Amino acid sequence: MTSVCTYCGVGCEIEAIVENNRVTKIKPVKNGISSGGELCIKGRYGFEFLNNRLKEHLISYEFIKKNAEKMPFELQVRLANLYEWDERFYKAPLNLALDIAAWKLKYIIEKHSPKSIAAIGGARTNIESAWLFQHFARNILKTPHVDNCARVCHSPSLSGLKMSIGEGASSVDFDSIFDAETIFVIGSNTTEAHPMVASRIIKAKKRGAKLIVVDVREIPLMKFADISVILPFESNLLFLNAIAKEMIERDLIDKDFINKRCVKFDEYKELMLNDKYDKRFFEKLKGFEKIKEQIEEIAKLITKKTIFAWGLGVTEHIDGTEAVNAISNLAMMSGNFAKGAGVLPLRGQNNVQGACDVGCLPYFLPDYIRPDEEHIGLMTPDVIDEILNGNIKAIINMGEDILHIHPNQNKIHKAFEELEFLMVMEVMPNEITKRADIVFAVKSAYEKSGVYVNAERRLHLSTPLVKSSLPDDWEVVKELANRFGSTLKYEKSEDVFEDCKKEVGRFRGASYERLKQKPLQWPIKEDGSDSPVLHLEKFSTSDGKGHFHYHKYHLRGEVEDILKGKKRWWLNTGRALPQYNNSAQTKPSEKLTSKYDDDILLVNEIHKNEISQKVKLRSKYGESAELKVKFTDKVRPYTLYTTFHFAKNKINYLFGDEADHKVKTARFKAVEVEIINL
Ligand SMILES: Nc1nc2c(c(=O)[nH]1)N[C@H]1C(S)=C(S)[C@@H](COP(=O)(O)OP(=O)(O)OC[C@H]3O[C@@H](n4cnc5c(=O)[nH]c(N)nc54)[C@H](O)[C@@H]3O)O[C@H]1N2
Ligand SMILES: Nc1nc2c(c(=O)[nH]1)N[C@H]1C(S)=C(S)[C@@H](COP(=O)(O)OP(=O)(O)OC[C@H]3O[C@@H](n4cnc5c(=O)[nH]c(N)nc54)[C@H](O)[C@@H]3O)O[C@H]1N2
Ligand code: SF4
Ligand SMILES: [Mo]
Repeated sequence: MTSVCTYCGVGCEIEAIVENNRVTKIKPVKNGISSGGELCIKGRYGFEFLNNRLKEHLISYEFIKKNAEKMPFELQVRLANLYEWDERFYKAPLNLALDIAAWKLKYIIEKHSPKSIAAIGGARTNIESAWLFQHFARNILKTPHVDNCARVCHSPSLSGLKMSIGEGASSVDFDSIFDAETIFVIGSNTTEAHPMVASRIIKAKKRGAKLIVVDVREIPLMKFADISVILPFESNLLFLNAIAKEMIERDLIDKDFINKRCVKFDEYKELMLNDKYDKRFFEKLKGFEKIKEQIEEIAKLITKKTIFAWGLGVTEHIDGTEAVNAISNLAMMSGNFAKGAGVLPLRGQNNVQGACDVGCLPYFLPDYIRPDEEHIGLMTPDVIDEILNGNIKAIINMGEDILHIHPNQNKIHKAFEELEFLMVMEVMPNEITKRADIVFAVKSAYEKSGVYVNAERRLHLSTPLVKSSLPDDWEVVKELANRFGSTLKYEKSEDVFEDCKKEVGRFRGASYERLKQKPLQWPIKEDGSDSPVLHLEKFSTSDGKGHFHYHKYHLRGEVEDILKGKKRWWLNTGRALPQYNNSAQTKPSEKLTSKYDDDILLVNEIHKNEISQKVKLRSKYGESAELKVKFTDKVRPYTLYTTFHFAKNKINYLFGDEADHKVKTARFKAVEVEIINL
């Protein structure tokens, strides 16, 4: 059986050994295009969840208690088919669960309005389900509120790149890394979060490419780097602008490219030359003085054929969109788009690129068509506020654990108490299923067919490794839609894909037949030819030009502390190789959990005498649970790092609503905390 790994945005091709409808082993596919013929441990061992997954459709006792009397008589009669399942839920036959969910959604629309419903999810399932989900919300329920976990992730990459080059996705394929002379990685813990991309970077480095790695702590990829830059928290824009100014001052820019391919450079140059936050500023930052020389070196190195790769260390900040613009400015100034290099935002989820492509965003319809003003929906953080304001009454959720992984959990938990209806489609029990009124147990990627779009814009056709009688997400959505009077006749996921394609021009030349032969990168033309590299001759903006945008850095946070000699604790959060996001699917694998089974707090060794082995963290928004401490030299004094994989640790209770100015991606990479020794 060959298929695609269900975890990260690398989209590795996998081969499974199956005995008696059970996966016993997963191996890499030898000539895997995206995997490069290797797999990380999640790909190899992350299949145990199949034996621990949700198998029943559930309806809570409380929901029935509150709603039974309001139901039409014929539905009330059928409640006799509910069976007690655990302390919170009945188990329900699929058709009954569908009828009740459809009845409740209609009830809410009538009692309140269509816009009192929000639909959230889509990045973990296939594009068939993601597309039908947003179609159902927009065209059948008639609510504009559609969003996915790109909100807490790479939305700033989409918004920043769209403004500058017209397309919010990678300009290259992963294998372009082998042709790059310089690889510039910023805010991406590539070895742990995109292991098979890291593997290519390390190979390219060994073949002679120069590697620049920029983070706020020492990450594993730095072992291979020619230049490792350790920045203070929240200083990406400062650093990136300083490189741009250095390039302008030293005349390291590609004037031909700028003249022919870009607009607004003169204006940008003028502002940049007057920017006081340049390389000299770092001389004033105690402990970071050498960054000035590093900037001088980097400005020269990126005039070569360079790929700029980045992750959440760039986007999960209040100036994420601005910093993405700043990266794009560097890629344009150095003429790198004409060289077949350019930008590689390392999108995270197996189908987050696809969910965005097919319109699971409040401000884009399928294929990034902008809806008119009245059809623009709310972003998830605004949905939360509107629940509290009494305007959103119901959420339908497809594989996004909002009650674990979004910021400001005290507020979100309070808001969810107010919801009149929460419907969840899930593979695993998690924080949001615990609170749901109705849970549809749906097929996981290893149990169904469907197309997933990875971080290099590549469409993979995923095929089932094992059989399951549960529905796919799109089947639940189809059945609900038909209870609203639609006549959707889809029998298999391919039928949905064919309809989706009609609205998503970039997938036009793709078909299951073609994808079976070879995964393809969008845009895919009618004749089946695809696009490994974008923007070689023109950009995707309406005028075909690259647009320079200048954004001023604003002094704040740790940088300000350093200037003023102030000591505060700053917490940064991210990932560990063996676990995946809410860990629902990775936790059941002994092989993975034996390597990492708790969110450990990393603290610099110099604090050994003042910090105990167990602590709690407190911020102005909330408190974590008890955390184990590990002392290390990999994080700097007064800075902390932890993962957020285990809900019990309540890490996301520490964050507030601070977020990217433009698209509200949470500031997960910096929050001031207090340490409580236990
Ligand atoms: N093993 C594993 N892999 C995953 C996931 C997982 O949960 N586990 N999740 C997937 C998902 S959804 C995503 S989006 C990707 C995310 O992949 P990455 O983007 O690599 O994610 P993080 O580890 O959250 O953060 C990356 C780095 O940013 C650094 N950083 C923090 N603040 C700053 C800053 O101000 N400046 C700079 N330059 N760096 C900073 C952090 O120290 C960290 O090393 O991973 C995907 N892959
Ligand atoms: N502190 C902190 N918090 C963060 C981040 C951070 O860096 N720091 N990163 C943020 C980022 S980048 C992201 S993307 C989010 C990720 O958080 P989530 O979006 O919640 O992502 P996952 O945990 O990957 O997946 C959610 C659920 O999808 C389910 N699922 C898997 N496959 C399917 C399917 O086919 N259908 C359905 N219906 N469900 C399925 C899984 O069982 C899982 O419970 O976390 C964010 N939270
Ligand atoms: S790199 Fe990502 S896609 Fe590849 S095996 Fe690991 S988790 Fe799966
Ligand atoms: Mo993500």
